Amino acid sequence: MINVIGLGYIGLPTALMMASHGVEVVGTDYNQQLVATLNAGKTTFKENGLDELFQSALRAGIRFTNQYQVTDTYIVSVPTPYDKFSKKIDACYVSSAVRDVLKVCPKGATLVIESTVSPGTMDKAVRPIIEEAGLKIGEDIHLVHAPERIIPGNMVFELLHNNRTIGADDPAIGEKVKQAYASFCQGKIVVTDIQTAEMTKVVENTFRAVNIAFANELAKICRHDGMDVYKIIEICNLHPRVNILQPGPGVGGHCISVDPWFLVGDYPALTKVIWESMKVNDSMPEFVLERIYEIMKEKGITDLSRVGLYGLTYKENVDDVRESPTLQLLECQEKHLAEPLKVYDPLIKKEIVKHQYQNLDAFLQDVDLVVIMVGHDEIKSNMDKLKGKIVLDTRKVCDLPGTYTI
Ligand code: SAJ
Repeated sequence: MINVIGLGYIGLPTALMMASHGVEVVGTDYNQQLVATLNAGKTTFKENGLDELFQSALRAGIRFTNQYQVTDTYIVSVPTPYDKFSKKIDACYVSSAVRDVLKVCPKGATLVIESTVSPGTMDKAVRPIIEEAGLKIGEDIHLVHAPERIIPGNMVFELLHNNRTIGADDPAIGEKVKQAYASFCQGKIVVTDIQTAEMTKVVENTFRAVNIAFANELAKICRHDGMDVYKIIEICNLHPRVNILQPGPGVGGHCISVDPWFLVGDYPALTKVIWESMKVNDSMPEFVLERIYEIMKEKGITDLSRVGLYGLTYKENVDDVRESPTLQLLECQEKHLAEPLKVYDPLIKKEIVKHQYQNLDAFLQDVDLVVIMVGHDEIKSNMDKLKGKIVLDTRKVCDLPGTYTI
């Protein structure tokens, strides 16, 4: 039996996937309300195919509880935030989950950490907890790091098809854990050592952050001289060895905007490109704000409360607002002590910010300048409703004539 600890964005789909592929799974989370929701037959966030997967896992007998189980394999999938000042990883949730596992696990159990961690965290934060508990790593407990790689918005598909990395001290244990993931994963599963696995995960997300920063910097250069950045990227990407990502209003979510800081925090003298890239991405909400002021001036709009941000999540077709560019933009606007902007996102029903609307028509009635912040399918299919409005499109999803871009 596998006990999956942490039933959030990664832990839940992983637990469901294993359960619906014949593995006996118990999911554990310290959040009682979350466990109660799952036990009431409801999922806790929206994701393509998640509800169907949930039903199939329930049929296969998955259970959810607040209790850690006595079993031979644990998969820990809890958040790993970073300290905003030191830029270093904050492994407190991982450490506390490990401590709780050690209270119940039998000798010889395997402890798999799925949470993204910076290189060296397993050595610095996890091994000492086990040793302090008087246990011998490799005998009393086996350590594995199996970082997740799935993309929100397409998690279920990617869980099935992505390649994976498994880092283990002992290759035989790595192979055993590989078999558990191979119950559902059709991709290639590479078994390696723990530090290599830690590093590859952070490097993948850093590569994407740097590439997005490059696209964002190109957008600024092109804006300076009235060039079309989208056309330029499109043509460049026709070259067989060029693949530039898209500029946007900023980088959000809990991965691309967080993981590269782990490297900066640990190697400050060696991470100039990464540091500058993160700064460029972080500067984009302010860049969009300046663009809003420019367009207001050009169009004679004097009242900021006639400006609406269309989209609040960190990217398209997810209901996750963590580190979202819209929230970052509102934060830098507050610093300017300006009047609040209006906000609407068809995927967010909960009130998260001031001046947030729950209805598109009401939102459009109250604004003259609409700033598209996210390219949800629902926003794209309602583009006609923006006719007659001034539109600033930060995601290049609107083809109405006269639309401004970043
Ligand atoms: N973004 C751009 N331009 C682009 C692509 C993305 O501005 O061309 C923005 C998005 O709008 C969003 C942010 O970047 O605000 C991050 O979105 P994302 O789709 O690039 O990535 P995440 O954070 O949803 O998921 C990433 C994935 N990593 C990689 O693709 C290397 C995913 O596979 C990881 O599992 C996930 O991080 C994670 O959990 O680490």
